[in-house]
Amino acid sequence: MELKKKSLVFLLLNVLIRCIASQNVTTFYWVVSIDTSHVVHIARWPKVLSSFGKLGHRSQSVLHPSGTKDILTVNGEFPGPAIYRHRGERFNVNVRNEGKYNVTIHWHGVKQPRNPWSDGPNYVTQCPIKPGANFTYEIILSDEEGTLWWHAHSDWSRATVHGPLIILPEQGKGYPFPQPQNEVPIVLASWFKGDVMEIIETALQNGGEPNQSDAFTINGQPGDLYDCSTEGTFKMMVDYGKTYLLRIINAIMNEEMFFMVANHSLTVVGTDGAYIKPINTSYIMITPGQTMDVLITADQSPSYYYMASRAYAVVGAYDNTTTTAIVQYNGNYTPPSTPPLPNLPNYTDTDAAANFTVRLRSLANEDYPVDVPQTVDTHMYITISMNTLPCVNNSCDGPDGSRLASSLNNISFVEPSIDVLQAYYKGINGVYDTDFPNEPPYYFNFTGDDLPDTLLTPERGTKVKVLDYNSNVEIVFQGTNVMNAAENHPMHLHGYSFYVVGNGTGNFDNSTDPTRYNLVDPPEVNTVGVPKNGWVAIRFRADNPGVWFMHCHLERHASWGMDTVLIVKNGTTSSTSMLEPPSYLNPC
Ligand SMILES: [Cu+2]
Repeated sequence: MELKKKSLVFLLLNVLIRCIASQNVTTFYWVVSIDTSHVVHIARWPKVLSSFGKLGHRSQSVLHPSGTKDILTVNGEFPGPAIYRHRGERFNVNVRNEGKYNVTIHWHGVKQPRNPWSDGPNYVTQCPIKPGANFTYEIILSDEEGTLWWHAHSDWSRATVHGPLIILPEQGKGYPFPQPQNEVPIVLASWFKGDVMEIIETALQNGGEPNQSDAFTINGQPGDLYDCSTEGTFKMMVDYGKTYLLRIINAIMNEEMFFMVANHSLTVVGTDGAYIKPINTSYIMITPGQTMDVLITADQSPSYYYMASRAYAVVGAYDNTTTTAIVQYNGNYTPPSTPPLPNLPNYTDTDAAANFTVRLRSLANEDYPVDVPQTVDTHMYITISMNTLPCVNNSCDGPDGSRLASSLNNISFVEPSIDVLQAYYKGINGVYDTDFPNEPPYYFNFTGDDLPDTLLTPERGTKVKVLDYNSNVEIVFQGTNVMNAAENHPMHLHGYSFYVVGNGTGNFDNSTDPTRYNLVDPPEVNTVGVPKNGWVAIRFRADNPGVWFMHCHLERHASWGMDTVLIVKNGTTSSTSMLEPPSYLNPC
């Protein structure tokens, strides 16, 4: 009896403590479902800065001009709901899956210190949320500040399941630039007429290229240059003389993008949730997975001006359409019959892409310091290649009847049947191997033309790299021209941001190239474009224990195996070790 009483008191106390604890953390409730009642919503971004932080989100249903279809959404919105938080806050998101496919959500660019449990990639840190099931993500912000985003991380569901995650300065603090009049998320996305999940499923079955997208969108609308109604085109209202902050997110599936606003110059002040030294430019090049904070001043004759975006793509087939939105000045004037269009760089203008990217430098001042590892404990040299796998009777849709594949250090990643994190935590054998190599298995002229066919076939496996806690890591990504398929690969690392200390064209030279590294103010990012037939060197301190996915953010490449996993071991104390798993984990 006494024991029963005691345990009852204990239970009540426990519930009380949990209630108090959870009161401090905001929880958002999301439903992932198939949107059938209407076609596409235009997100109505909030207009007033002061209401950020606790805003509701309104949306309006509009018939989509490029044909009606059902899409998977969060809470019926495309793009999905914008989350506004302050630096360093925590919040929870309960995701209930009412769709017909498995789904997970990733908080792109959030480091999630010691908390890989809520990072999201399917079969890497969790088993999927099956239809009818739910999962509560616990998101821990630390030093991120600026624009990040969230997206589905299971098959190709991220095409429509994504949205902004905007991290404002700490309460009472401002930006390291003059306070803008207003700020506007600009979400670039892909629009497929077909069902995206069927498109990738079919491509993986047949071994060939997946269908290209049929349009790009800005905040859910393709804009005036597509052969359809222009009613829904996104409009950004501005006052003459005022400055606005564009929070640009590239949520596109398979193309890097150029972006411009006609007649207006842009000032880039941040990338991937970190500030940079301001760059004045007429255009930006932004890869899938990247975000950019861009100031624009309404200093032209009051009128309408197009903002526009189209692909930077150098190989094979790509969506060559152009998406537009309108910058519209308030006031009394005669609107132009057609707003001016910006003169975007050509699709294949690699110089334009490189000339922009090379200018990025961390702000690196007293208030926003950098901490670039000056020495290195673990060197990795990782080749990035397109490949083919043999196919029975040469009956696949790849070159010569083969099956398309891709690889890192000649390993084409195979998704395991239980997530790597769970296997690591519970010591389950046979799920992954720890022999992801530190260097490529063969050395050849990686960026040469017409490389031999013997290089075409990768090894397949779920291979991970294990890193010691707090070790300084340098990874040099080397693009290759295997299959004559060199292109820009946006490599993304979960659980970290990293410093881009060097880049160049051709093959990396490990005696001369490191002498030209920028170890003073390199940009701190979570996604870096490895230039076509070139290389990029990144550094980071492995101070976030956990299981972290690393992959190309071109979705077709990730689907073909251009991925690996870094396991960062625990430190010696509990505060340098992974958090305990949440009480509920989705079963596989
Ligand atoms: Cu790639």
